[in-house]
Amino acid sequence: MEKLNIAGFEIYPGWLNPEDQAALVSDVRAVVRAAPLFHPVTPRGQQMSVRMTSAGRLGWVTDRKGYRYEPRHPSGIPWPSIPESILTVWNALSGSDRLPDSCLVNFYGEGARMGMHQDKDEGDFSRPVLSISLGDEALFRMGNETRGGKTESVWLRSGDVVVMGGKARLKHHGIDRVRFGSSTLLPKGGRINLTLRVVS
Ligand code: MD6
Ligand code: FE
Repeated sequence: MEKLNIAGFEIYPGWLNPEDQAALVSDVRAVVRAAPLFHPVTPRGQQMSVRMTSAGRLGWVTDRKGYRYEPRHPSGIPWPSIPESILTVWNALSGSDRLPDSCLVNFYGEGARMGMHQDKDEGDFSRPVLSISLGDEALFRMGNETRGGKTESVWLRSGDVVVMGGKARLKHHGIDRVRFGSSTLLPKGGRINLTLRVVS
């Protein structure tokens, strides 16, 4: 299987075949039924363009109080557990001897994007963050530990997996744009990105 290494980001194009992708979507739908997607607000009061929810012991949330992990969905219910189909990908590619505490589900509708950021709200940077792309293609930009400087970009397609560990663990990255309707995996279009993390 093909593996790319771009600035330390390990990219596995087409890691999941179409059947596996469909099974993951079905499992993500069950997570979203239990813990509905919500529109997060940054600490500065900006509404993010993605909608999100989580599975696992801890879920990542943001509101006027800041970025953090919480044991409950904003509605007060505990997050649903991480589906086995998702843990299988972690076990195959993370190189971690611990299971993830958290699976963040990001949904990109038409026009949604994600600004350059670091994943640094975890207490443990020795384990990678693993991301799974499902649905429409997205332009993923990878930068440096400090803001600015040279960046490289790659189109992530449905079934691609990215492992951000080692010297890439704290590098900036973001989604510049999504080609809405470029995949038929989600009948109404859009993109799902799952990120798995050991938090603490
Ligand atoms: C996305 N991904 O693909 C956004 N984070 O929609 C991320 O923010 C990300 O792809 C950590 C590791 C890999 C990622
Ligand atoms: Fe990230």
